[in-house]
Amino acid sequence: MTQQGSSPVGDDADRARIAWLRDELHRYAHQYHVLDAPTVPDAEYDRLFRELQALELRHPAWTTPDSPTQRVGGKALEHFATVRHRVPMLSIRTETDTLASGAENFDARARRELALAPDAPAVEYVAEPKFDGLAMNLRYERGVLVQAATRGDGENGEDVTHNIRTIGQIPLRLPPDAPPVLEVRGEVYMRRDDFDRLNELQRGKIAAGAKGEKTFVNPRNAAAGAVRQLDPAIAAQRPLSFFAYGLGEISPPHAGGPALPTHFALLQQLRAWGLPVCDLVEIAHGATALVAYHERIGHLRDSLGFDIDGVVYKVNSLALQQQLGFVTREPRWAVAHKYPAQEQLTTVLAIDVQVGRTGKLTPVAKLAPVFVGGVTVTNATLHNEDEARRKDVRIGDTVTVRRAGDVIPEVAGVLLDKRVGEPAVFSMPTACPVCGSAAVREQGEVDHRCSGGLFCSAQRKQAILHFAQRRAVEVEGLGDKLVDQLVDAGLVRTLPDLYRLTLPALAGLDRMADKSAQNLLDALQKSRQTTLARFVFGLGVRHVGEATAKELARHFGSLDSIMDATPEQLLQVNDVGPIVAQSLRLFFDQQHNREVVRELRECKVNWEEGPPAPTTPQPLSGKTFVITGTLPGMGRDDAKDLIEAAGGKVAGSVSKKTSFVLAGAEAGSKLDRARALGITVLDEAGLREMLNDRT
Ligand code: JCF
Repeated sequence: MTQQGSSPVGDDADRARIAWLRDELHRYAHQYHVLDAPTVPDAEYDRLFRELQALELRHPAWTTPDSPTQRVGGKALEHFATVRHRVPMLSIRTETDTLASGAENFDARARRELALAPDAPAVEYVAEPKFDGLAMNLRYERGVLVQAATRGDGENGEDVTHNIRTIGQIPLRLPPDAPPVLEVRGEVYMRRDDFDRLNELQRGKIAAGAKGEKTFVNPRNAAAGAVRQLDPAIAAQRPLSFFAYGLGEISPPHAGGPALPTHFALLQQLRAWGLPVCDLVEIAHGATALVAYHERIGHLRDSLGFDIDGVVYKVNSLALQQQLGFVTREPRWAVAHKYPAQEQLTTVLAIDVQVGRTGKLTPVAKLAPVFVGGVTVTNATLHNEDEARRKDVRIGDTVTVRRAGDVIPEVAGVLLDKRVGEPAVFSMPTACPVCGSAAVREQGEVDHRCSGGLFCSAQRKQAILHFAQRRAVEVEGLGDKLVDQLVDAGLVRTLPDLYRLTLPALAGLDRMADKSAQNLLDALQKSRQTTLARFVFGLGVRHVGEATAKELARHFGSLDSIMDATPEQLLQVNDVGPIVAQSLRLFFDQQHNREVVRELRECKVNWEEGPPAPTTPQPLSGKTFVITGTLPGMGRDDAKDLIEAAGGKVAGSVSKKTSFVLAGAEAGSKLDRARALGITVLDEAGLREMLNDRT
């Protein structure tokens, strides 16, 4: 429910609310379907739509034919020729219950409608991701693509053949065994990486002063805009993709040999004819398997290359599908089982400026808490001043928040017509909000930085947290709350101060029991024994991440040789380019940094030093591995050592940057993720071969 409108008691209130809802929904539908420029998230539209449906149910006499509830799909734009679908394009019933019961309800309903006895075997289903794009009908005659049409209202769509022909994944011609008439149905969508590149390009055009250009709020909206471009040359520059998931007209009806018996067989046949079919499509027996699929794909959702908003279940047997038939325009044999929406509306409570470890100032929108993409979001980064201005986010604004694809939540857009009054345009403060030092933006940089260095307590806190994190020197239990306390109480100014803490000093802190004070001292004692790589990473030199620190430690063997290396010597190290080399020099040329190192050593922080590594070529340099499951002949740490000794890196999770996944027995979701992303999977023998081959 939204705040607008009045109390639900009384017919007058209902009548007014209905009128208001219809107006809003008409406007949003027009923006979405005709202008390809929605201003509200789908979840918001759905909410208002359901509210209207409920009110019309309460007052059936007031339902009018022009109510948004009485119409399915959008109105065709005049620009495109109308195509009458020979077989109506169905919509699919949506199960908005995102919990397991969504799948269980569908199975129970299907069993009831098929009149199956409680002890009858599980129904066989096909489960597939539900792609977030636009439905398309591709018509092939004698094997040639002759027409592509949008779904429209399900009966009549728009002819967009000229644009669809520009999609490389869609075959213009089918093999000779394809039937004389074949209509393939599927989803046109835009991959996330293609979407990001397109928006990058659009931002460039806008910055260069191009007129009439805009950025897109999400991949689906960008895909819709591309499909309904009037100029195919522009459509061709908008990279689109396609997944097939069904049939329209086919003649003869049993082409492809002895009648395709199942939906799954049909998808295999479409794949054999050259159409892209998603390889996450699976057969699932009964409700338990559907629930498992919904969960598994839910975990993969963020790492997929494209947006999905749920999964689709279909009864696999085409005979049973026929038996089940349709209710109005929806098949009884299929359902869409949703995931939490990736876009929601909320309001901006404030715009804060946060100070990072290296002094970078980041504007952050503080939001009224909102559940989006499976988590509650209260902050969204605005990145930098230019980005905040481009989005024109202001305090009090109603905004669409988007969280998709493992990324940090973003403000996708502002609802200008909901802006109240004229809140001030955001601008970066001229002084650091924490220490008051000048905030400067260097020429050619997008970021403002606090010039206070370690004078700035925010930077000091971040530097301490960085040093104490698990992957660096690891001081167990030293989190942000405690660091705030230590710095604010003046107990810790620099890293070595940590090692000078005493029980009496800590006892003076608020809410600090003797036990926790002793725990901190114990953790600090334990952290004194570390490794060169952890120590170098922990210092927080700009651009020196964990992997680079490991390379530096391996290459030089001792801290003194790293601190005294010339830029030329630094450039010899794997992964170290001019920017990193310069940053290291800058860091170690500053007396106060050398002093911090000296004092830490004096406080007995220590590590083993070794001889510099021989500079042999590194066969796996630049390659990133992820290890999963149990390997037959070596422990995972052994495998990690082997890979790192050969110059490779080992990461914890599979992403686009992963080069290989090393999988053993009982490999789990990481293997699924690797398959989904098309990453090469190796077994132990494969790794050994690779090491032998290349050395
Ligand atoms: O991925 C989709 N958006 C999708 C939509 C997948 C399907 O298998 C569908 C669909 C709409 C209708 N199947 C039907 C029958």
